[in-house]
Parts: sequence; C-alpha cells; structure tokens
Amino acid sequence: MSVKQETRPLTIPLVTNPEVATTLSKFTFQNLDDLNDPKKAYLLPLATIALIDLNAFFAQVEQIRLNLTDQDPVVCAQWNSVVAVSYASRKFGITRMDTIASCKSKCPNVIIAHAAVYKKGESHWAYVEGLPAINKHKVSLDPYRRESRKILRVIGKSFDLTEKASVDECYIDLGREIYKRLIDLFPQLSRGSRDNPENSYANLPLIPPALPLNLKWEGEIINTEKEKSEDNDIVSPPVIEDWDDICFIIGSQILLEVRKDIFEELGYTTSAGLARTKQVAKLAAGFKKPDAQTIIRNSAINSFLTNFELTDVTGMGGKLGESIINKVNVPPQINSISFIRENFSDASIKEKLGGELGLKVYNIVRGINAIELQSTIEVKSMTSTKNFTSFVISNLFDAYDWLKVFAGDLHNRLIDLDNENMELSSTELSNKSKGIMKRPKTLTLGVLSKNGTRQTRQMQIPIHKDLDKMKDIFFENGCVLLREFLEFNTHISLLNNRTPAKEIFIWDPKKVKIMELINMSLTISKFVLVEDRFTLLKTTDTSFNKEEHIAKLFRDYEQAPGTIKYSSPPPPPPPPAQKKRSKNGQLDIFESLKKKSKPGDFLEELIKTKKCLRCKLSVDDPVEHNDYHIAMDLSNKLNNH
Ligand code: DCP
Ligand code: CA
Repeated sequence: MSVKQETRPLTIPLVTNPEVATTLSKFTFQNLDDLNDPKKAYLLPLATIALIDLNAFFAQVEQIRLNLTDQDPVVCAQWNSVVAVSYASRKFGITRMDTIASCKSKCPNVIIAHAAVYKKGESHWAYVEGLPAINKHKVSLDPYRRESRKILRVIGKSFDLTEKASVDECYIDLGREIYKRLIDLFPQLSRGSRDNPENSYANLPLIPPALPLNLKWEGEIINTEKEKSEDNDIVSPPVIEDWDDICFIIGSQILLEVRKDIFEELGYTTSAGLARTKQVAKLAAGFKKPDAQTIIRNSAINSFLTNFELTDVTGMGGKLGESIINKVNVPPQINSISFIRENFSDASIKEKLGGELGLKVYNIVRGINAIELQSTIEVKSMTSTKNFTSFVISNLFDAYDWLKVFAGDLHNRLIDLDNENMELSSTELSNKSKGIMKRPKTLTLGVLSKNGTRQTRQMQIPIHKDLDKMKDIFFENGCVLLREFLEFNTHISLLNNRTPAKEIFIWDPKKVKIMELINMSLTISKFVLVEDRFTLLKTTDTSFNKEEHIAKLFRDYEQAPGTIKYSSPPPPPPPPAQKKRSKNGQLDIFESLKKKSKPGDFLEELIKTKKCLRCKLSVDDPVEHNDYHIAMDLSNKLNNH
C-alpha cells in the first residue's frame, strides 16, 4: 500500500466466516488486558508487531538532500563502490555490486551522490564537490544517522514501545494503539462489559458478523493456503475469523498512517511488515518493496513462511541455520521451514537439537517465536577507523590528523547517543532514566602496521558532560597513546637518526618519521552513566575508582623526572628551554597550576559554601572535589605541555 495515494487500490472486502459464528472466540479478556501491557503484549497470540524499513535508505537521503524526485536514478557511493541503489536506478539493473563505472555504463544519466566525508585533519564532516580522495578523506555516516533519528522521532510520537533495529529499521509494538481502537469500535470488549469482572479468563464475545464501516484492510494481505486454493486458483479475500484478525485490520490501518506520517513530514518511502512476531514481521517487510506493506494474519503464517528458508529468519542465518538444516536432514529442494514443521513434534525437535534450541526452532517454523522489543540497546563501544595505503601516513603529523578525524567522528556519535537517550527518556516507558547520559571511560588506540601486526594501547580518560571537552580528550589522549605506542612498540629512534623518543616528540611532528601504518582506529568503551550534573550514577564496570584515577595522574607525573612524559599534539610545542623548570629539571607544572587556580583560596571557598563555582554545582565533599580539580588541571597541563 503506497503512501503516495497516486492510485486508490481496490478495497479488500471484509469477509467474516459464518462457520465460526456458533463457537467461542479463542481469546480471553485476560489476553485483551495483556495487549494493553507493553511487558506482556509481545507474548500473546494477539500480538501485532510491525517492522518499518526505509527503501534504499542512503540513496533516499541523498535524493532528498539534492532535491531530486524518486524517479531520478540516484545511487549513494562510497569511494568507487555503490552502497545504496534507489528503486529508479534498480530499473536499469544497477545493484550494490556495481562500481561507479559500471553504474554509468548501465545508466548514463545515473546520479552518483557520494557520502559526506571528514577531511584529514578536520573533525567535522562535509559533502565535497565531485568525488573525495580515499587517502585524504574518511566517510561520515552522520547524515544518515541524523535522518534516521528524525524518522524514529516521527514513529515514536505515536507508540509507547519501539526498537531501533538498525540505521533504517524500526520495530513497533502496536498493542496499546490497537487496544484503544478496539475498545472504541467494540464497546462489548470493554472491562465493564464482562459478566463477572473477576473472570478474566472468560472468552471474549464473538466478532460481530457485520464489522464497523471504518475498518479497512490496508496493504498486501497474505492469503492462507485454503484461501489460495479455493475456486480454481481464484484467490478469495482474507477471511476474518476472530479478534486477532480484527487486530491485524486495525494494525494495517495504523501502519499505513505512520508510514504516511513519515512520508508527509520527511519525504521518505518505506516498506513494512506486520505479524505476530518480530521475525515474521521482518520477513514481511522485505516481501514487497518499495512503498508497500505486507500483513501476515496468524492463519496465514504457514502459507507465508513457505516463501522462505530457515536461514532467512533473523538469528538463523549463517552456520547455525545450516547446521540445523543438516541435523534434521531436510531433503534437497524441500522447503526447510515446512519440512521441520511437518516432521518434528515439540519433543522430537528438542531431542534432535537440544531443549532450548529445539523449542526455539519449533516456534520459529510456526512463526510464534516471541522476542521482546528492546527500547534501549546497551552501548558497549564505538570505533572510528581508517584504512590507509601504506604511503599515506609517513610522519607523526599525518597520524595526528587522522586522530583529529576519529575524535570528531566519535564526538558526533556521542551526540547521537545523547539525543537517543534524551528522546527515550521522554517516553512513558523509560521515565526512570530521565536526563541520563553515557560517557566512555576507556580510550583504545588500534594500529595495524605494514608487517601485519595489530597492536592496541589503552587508557582511562576523564569524563565530561560537555561533549566538546570529550572530543578534546579523545584527540589529546589519542595522541598520548600514539606516542606511547611509537616509543615502546616501534623503532622510532632508529627511524629518526637514533634520537631518543622523548626528544623526538618535541620536534615539529611533520619531521618525525614513523613506521608505515595500514590502519588506525580509536575506540571508546566502558560506558558509564552520568547524571546531567557530572555525578557518576552507576557504572557497569566497578573497576573505575575516581580517587585512584586522581592518584595515578599524580604518579604518572612524578614518575617521569626530568622528562616530558606526554608531549603535545600539534601544533608543535615551544622549545623546552623557554619553559620554566624546577630544580630537578621537571616542567614546573605545580608552580603554574598554583598560580592559575590558587588551590588554597578555591578550597577555602568550597569548604565555606559547599558550592563549586567552576562546575556550578553543590558538592558533598569539598576536599575530594578540590583534589578532583587539581587532578583535572594537572591532566590538562600535562597534555598541553
Ligand atoms: N548499507 C551499507 N553497506 C551495506 C549494506 C547497507 O552501507 N553492505 C547501508 C546503505 C543502505 C542502508 O545501509 O541504504 C540500509 O541497508 P538495507 O539493507 O536496508 O538496504 P537499502 O535500504 O539500501 O535497500 P532496501 O530498500 O532493499 O531496504
Ligand atoms: Ca532498507
């Protein structure tokens, strides 16, 4: 069902089955109550789960950005490859396997839209004229994430439970919305209508033979085998037997409404699936594309699943699915899903595959494997990475430039994460997490050298609410990790006229030769929750200890007498002779710190007022808070010398 309304499709008649009129509904009032509970609804036979998938997503983002129409043959490129092909370009036979050259040979008028890029040495992305150079740029996925966020916002307006499944896919539990409309349309289902309000397990009344006129099937309604085979191949309309079918009619209307909202507000077309489970909804969303929706009633699940093999089901791809198919001996040319359903009982499939997997497969082949929607996905780590041809990075300055790009990329992704958390926290379900932000406390540099060895170096980093500060921390500490790596894991001294590493690092970084690298990456991990006021709330990893972190900063400083432990990122530092040194030759950081922050006055004020003027917040322990500032200043100072 198109969201564009260019042509009105034929209305699918609402056909109820008179044969069931003498029997009871399969569903109970308790089932109905559970539909109204987001924690239980997905488990029900009345469950209605949708998956919305953006059509040719990156290509649509570029089409809209460039003010083109969906009739223009746009493709989204990354370097020489095509990563998304608009449906207009697909008509020319262009696929994701094409190169830019082969796209042009298939369709001379093809519009190649290259993804936005970060330029070496810059921490913001931009679209460039023509094609960017792989050695000077790194692709940014930020524009797609940004559009994805807008789309999710439109979807999130109408529902209490959604799960972002990928950059362009979102599951929705339609339960509560369907419940509301069911009760409006059918007052006989309301709580007050129960003979005995205590009797939750009473069956629902039958569906009425004549349905309200405002109910209407929307989309492609998959037929049951019976509906397909009746009357010499003339497919009969979908039969409505019980309340689950009514839920799917209402669900099909809601799904079209939200897809229309996305189109009208943002211009994107989507494909969607609606079924009892996430796995079947996902298969349904891909069944008819673009700009369509496919509805799988419970009675049509088996018929629909014959279009797929077990390995097409989410979670059953790859080796696991293959090994199951081998273990249960699916004959060649036979549909694996139907074969397992028809030849294995609950007990026999469990015996073959083991209890847990056996039960899962038993349910999957019947399309009833209920999987809960997850409104929040725990972020474990984020990596920004770049492959180089070996000649691209030849000196320290080049490497710093890429670290700047990585810091910018990670910074943008943290902005996204904050936005997601803020938006989630405004939904009814997750009010508890209001105002929560996540910050990483570990930074890891990964380096792949020309000889094929991959090495990593890691450090703990301070946490700030302010993401601009986090960006600086990523960059500056990324530079620290790189220098440590070069000093301790490479022959940097030999490469630079046998000069000791510590001296090399105070040269102009452009003059510092480094080993050839073919990949560099910066990863942030060990995310902790921070309150909106820089208070650590809870950490998933209890190893972080603020006092120890502070103590380590002092130790690091003191253990490097007479040397500059951390040299500066570019621009090059002034010659050491110009800096004030203490008696033992150390840079007199304590001296300059004292002058700048007057710790004594600051502490006195803190003790007196219990308010920190620098953080603009109340503090419980002024001494500890003062230590924290000294450590932070020291850390900044060490990194900036
Ligand atoms: N993507 C990518 N590289 C891949 C696969 C996907 O960069 N190997 C990006 C580009 C896609 C987006 O992810 O636009 C979503 O991927 P999909 O598999 O959903 O494909 P499309 O949305 O492009 O097409 P469809 O309409 O078939 O869903
Ligand atoms: Ca898609």
